[in-house]
Amino acid sequence: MSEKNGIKGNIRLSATITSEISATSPVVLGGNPADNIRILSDLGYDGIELHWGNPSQIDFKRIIESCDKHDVAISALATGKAYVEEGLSLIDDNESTRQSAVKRLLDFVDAASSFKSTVIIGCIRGNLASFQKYEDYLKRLAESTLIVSEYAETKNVQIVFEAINRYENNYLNNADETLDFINKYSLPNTKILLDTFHMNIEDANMAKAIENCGSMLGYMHFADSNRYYVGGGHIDYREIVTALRNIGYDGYISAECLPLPDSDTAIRKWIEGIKTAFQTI
Ligand code: LER
Ligand code: MN
Repeated sequence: MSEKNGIKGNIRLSATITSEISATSPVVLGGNPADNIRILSDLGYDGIELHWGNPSQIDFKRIIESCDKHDVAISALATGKAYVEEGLSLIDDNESTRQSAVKRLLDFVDAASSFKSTVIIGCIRGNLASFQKYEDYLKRLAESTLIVSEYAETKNVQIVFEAINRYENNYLNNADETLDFINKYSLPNTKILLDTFHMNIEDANMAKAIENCGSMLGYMHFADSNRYYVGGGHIDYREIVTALRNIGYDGYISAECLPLPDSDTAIRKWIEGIKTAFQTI
């Protein structure tokens, strides 16, 4: 049993943070993470997941001071903002944009290596400009990702590749496709990230999808069907939690949900919802 979060085993809970929240973006807290760490720790969170477009903009010094004081870890660095805000894509037709995306991820790996954090590859994978060239783009994605994951291996940093629903990214949407991609190209140090919001749209059977991933599951995002906190929508978390127990999952589960009705309510309800789901199993 984790003393902090009260869940049996080694599962750890994390909350997403960025500089400025928005009602349409699934990051639950905003502001300087250092100011939120004590509150999260008191609620039972073990980690924070940082959503910035560039690690050079993150105030790591203050964050780490506060993390050490309150026994909280940096669970992961999310990288999607580099695509959303700057258009950096791992499959861009323009080689120099592609190289900038790779370079940015290497910077994230360097930052993560000091804190034993995971680096998330989500929407920085970019979007296909043509479905006819699907296989060519997949090869290109593999070439770009391989540079990152081989470097991450030398730095002892885990990479997790996220399956994202079709309305946000136009390929690698469900668990099977994403896992096949990681396995086909033998990406070192790379596991899959499953997000229950995306899974609810893309995976016919969420529990089976989790079980198929087995030990390749490296990280989870939990948000409900409407992207609210756990319990704010209609996902049946008992079957998800049972599947996680069946595969012996012992990684992070992170609150990547909308900051609604407000951040404070969302972080409290999310952890309440997840504890209830684990209690019943
Ligand atoms: C990233 O983790 C993700 O789930 C995307 O949908 C962010 O918008
Ligand atoms: Mn996600």
